[in-house]
Order: sequence, then C-alpha cells, then structure tokens
Amino acid sequence: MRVTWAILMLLILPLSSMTMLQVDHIPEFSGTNAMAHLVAQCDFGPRPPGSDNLTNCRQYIVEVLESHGWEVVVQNFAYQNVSCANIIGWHGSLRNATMLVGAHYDTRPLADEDPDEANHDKPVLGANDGASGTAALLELVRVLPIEVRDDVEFIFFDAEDSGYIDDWDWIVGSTYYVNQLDSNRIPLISSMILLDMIGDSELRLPRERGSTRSLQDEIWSLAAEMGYQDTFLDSLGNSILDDHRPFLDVGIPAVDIIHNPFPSSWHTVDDIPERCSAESLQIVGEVVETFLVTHSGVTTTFPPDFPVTFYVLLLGVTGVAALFAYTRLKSE
Ligand code: 1BN
Ligand code: ZN
Repeated sequence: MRVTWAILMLLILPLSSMTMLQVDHIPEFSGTNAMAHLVAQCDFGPRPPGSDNLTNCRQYIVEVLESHGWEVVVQNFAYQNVSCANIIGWHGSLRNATMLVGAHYDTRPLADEDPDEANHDKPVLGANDGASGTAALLELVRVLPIEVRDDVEFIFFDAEDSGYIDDWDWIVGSTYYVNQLDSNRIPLISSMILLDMIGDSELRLPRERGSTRSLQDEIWSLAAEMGYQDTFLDSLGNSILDDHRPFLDVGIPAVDIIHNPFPSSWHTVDDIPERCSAESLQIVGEVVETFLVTHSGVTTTFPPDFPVTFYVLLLGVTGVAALFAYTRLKSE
C-alpha cells in the first residue's frame, strides 16, 4: 500500500508543480555568454564619458547589435564640452517598440567610495557598475525570438555615473534620450526596464522604491514563479536616482532592477569581473527574457503609482469633510 502511495505521489508531484508554473517559455539566455560580454567591456579598461576606451566599447556594442540583425542609432550629444552618445538598438520597419530595456555603459571616472583614500583619484573598472547591465542586454539581443523583436528597443546610456565630479549630474544620457522622445510615442510605451549592477556574485535585488509598483509586481512574481525568489527579494529597498527616473517623470511605467544595498565594490577599484558571476547574470537575463516574450504582442498596461501628494490631498479632503459634518451635527 505504501509503495502504491509513493508511486502515486511521484506521478502527481511533477504535474502539480507544472501547473503552478504558468509561464511556458523556456529561456535561451546564457549567463556564460553575458559574462564574456562583461569581461570584453572591462578589457577596454575604465570607460568614463569622452574617453577612447568608451569609444572602443561603443564600437563593440554596435557590432554586437548589428551582428544579430538589429538596427542601430547612435544618439550623439555634448555635455560640459564632452562628446557623449547613447546607443539605440531597434528592429522592424518603424522605431515604435512598446517595451524598452536599458543599461548604462559608461563607468565612474573616480573610485571615490574606495576605503583606501589613495584610490580616490583612480577610475572605476565598472565590471558590475556599467558592464553587467550592458552585458545582459547584449545577450538578450541574441536570444530574443524574431517575432518579439519589433516590440523591444534596447538603450545603452552614456553619462550615467559621473555625478558630483566636475559639476556633472547623474543620469545625463537617459535624460537626453527622454527629452528626444517623440511626444506621440510616449503614451504608447508600456514599460521601461533598467538593469544596473546585476552582476555581483552575491546578488540581492529588493524592490527599488521609486519604480512603478504594478510593473514591478509583474516582474517579481515572474521571478518567484521561475524559482528566483532568493535573488528577487520580496522586500522594499531604497529609492535610487537612476536612468529609469526620466521615464517615470514623463509617465512611462519604469522599473530599476538594481543590487541594493550597493555591494562593497561600488565606486571602488574593486569593481572587477572576479566579483561578478555568470549565475547572477543568468537569473536576471532569464527573467527579463521571459517578461519580454510573454508581454510581446499583448497590450498590457501598468498603471502608474499614485503620488504621495494624492494621499495627502485625500487625507486633507476627508478631514475637512469630517470636521464639517461634525460641526453641522453639533449645531443641530
Ligand atoms: C547607480 C550606480 N548609481 C550610480 N551608480 C546611481 C546613484 C546616484 C546612486 C546617486 C547613489 C547616489
Ligand atoms: Zn555608479
């Protein structure tokens, strides 16, 4: 009898877990390939805005995009007399994708968070902070199925990471990109996913506080369904000034997938490939690939969060109404 039960359970268990997993896409993403893209970027050396190393890295990104059949626009702009450029990868006859995926590819000019002050005037190599998100995007351009590609635009942002140095701002490239967006296209964009610092071998991804909650819920539940709840943590992290902000500011639902609290290598000379792993890139790559495939061709809307001012106003109006009712009651 016991043996019969055991056999029955063995037959039923795999079936039940299959029905719980509603996603039927099998991801093609290779963390090993992504890791190779990460190392290739670091081989150019530190890549601050305006540097020859960044120009060489840009050429590498363009070549990877074109080799996988993507159209490329290099969006040149100048900031503080430095030549900068975002790189846009798109597919199809029109540039009208509804899902945007971005990462910054520049690196911080100075390791000003390094515990050793002697390193503060050295540049950051940016294996995690710069190369990791870019590496995942470069592997996604390979694996995205052809029928999904017209719905996706990849953006590689320049000039994200020089804030507080020589009067530079943060997120300069993404701000420029959003300012250049056709206003008719903005309401048609359903999501923007930003990958930043996703390569550390001890990756922890709580929910970034400023991201659009409805879109974040979708990504974090997908990650949990795929068994990645120990990396995509169901807890609230900090609010981070990052390249998703300009998108949120014009009403585009946006999510920052970012390691938080930042790893100890952040803005130090220790931000090197040895601190990163193919496994971490694999997890994030699989989740983003599955999101893009399952949301392609379906018009999903991710309602924006109500701003805090809305709740303050609501509380104010309810308070005034209650006071009014109370005084009326008292005077009767
Ligand atoms: C993310 C990675 N950021 C920089 N490198 C954004 C940031 C801006 C983080 C200001 C902290 C402070
Ligand atoms: Zn940084």
